[in-house]
Amino acid sequence: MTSFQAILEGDRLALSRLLTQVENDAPESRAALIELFPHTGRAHLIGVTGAPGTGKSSLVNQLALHYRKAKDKRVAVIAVDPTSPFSGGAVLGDRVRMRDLAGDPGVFIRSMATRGSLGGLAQSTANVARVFDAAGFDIVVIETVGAGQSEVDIARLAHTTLVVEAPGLGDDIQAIKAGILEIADILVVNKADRPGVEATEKALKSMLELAHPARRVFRHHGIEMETPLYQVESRHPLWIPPIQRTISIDGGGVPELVEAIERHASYLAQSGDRALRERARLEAELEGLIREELVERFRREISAARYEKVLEQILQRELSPGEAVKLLLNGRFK
Ligand SMILES: Nc1nc2c(ncn2[C@@H]2O[C@H](COP(=O)(O)OP(=O)(O)OP(=O)(O)O)[C@@H](O)[C@H]2O)c(=O)[nH]1
Ligand SMILES: [Mg+2]
Repeated sequence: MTSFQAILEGDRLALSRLLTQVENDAPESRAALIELFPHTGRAHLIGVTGAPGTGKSSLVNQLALHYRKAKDKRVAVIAVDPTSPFSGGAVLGDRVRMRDLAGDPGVFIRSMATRGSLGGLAQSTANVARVFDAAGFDIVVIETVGAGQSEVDIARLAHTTLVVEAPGLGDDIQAIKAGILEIADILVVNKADRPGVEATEKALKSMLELAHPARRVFRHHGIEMETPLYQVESRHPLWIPPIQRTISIDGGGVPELVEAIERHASYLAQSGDRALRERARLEAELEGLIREELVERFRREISAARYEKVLEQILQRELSPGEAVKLLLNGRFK
């Protein structure tokens, strides 16, 4: 029995082992990813991001509980911490989750960090999500901290992205400062039991109203893939990110949040956005892998000495960079 068959049969140890291999980009994982790929594309991926301390982990815990208890869904959680040197195990915060979800075979929590991921954190997160998807998890929650490029890349993986805010973190809305508001499909004001909820909500509302009404569907490689406003309006109403209050210490607002996520999922399906996003995502992945492969081949075929020599010629203005590329690639990759 291959490890993948074991995973399909619910072998958690086999799953855990494969996740480690995938995260480390181990050679065995490549074959497994090929084998499981036809079984992917079914899970709903939910990205959860926001400033440190807004209650993301607590919220993810509540989401997982709700999906288990009220929706009978299998839930996987990927906690991504790009700053953490630890991976493949439990990090702080997971202990909280463990208490409520321990022993439930319908839940799997995985923490990962940058260590060992050659293709970048976004690529290894995508692969880990793919393993969960193939293993039959209905919901895959990807939690990231902060607002770096890696968070934005990871948000792109998700079908529905939640941006979590909390009152009392100062006057500024953290996400606006960090520029992650535009990736939000749903805005969550967590810690709604705290004073200042109204102010935070009001600030978010006015930000949304200021934002251009035609929300970007996706864009990459300079190709404009925006859905023209008139087109969207004529067939499907635009998705306006709703603002949802939650209290993650007791689960308040979580059923409503899950309803909003479900509404967004049907919006994605009906508007064709899900297919568009999927296509853009897979195309970007394909292009990235081609680039990696070509650079690798280039390095293998062209000696360092030759490369240095051409570089020197460029420095001496004997060759332009454009001519140099032609010269180095001459006869290759036709
Ligand atoms: N009052 C109140 N406290 C909350 C709520 N949600 C989370 N907290 C508390 O806020 C603190 C931070 O919660 P976490 O869930 O660890 O927040 P986080 O966003 O995951 O934090 P980082 O992973 O460090 O970015 C904890 O002490 C939680 O108990 C809430 O709804 N109300
Ligand atoms: Mg956390």
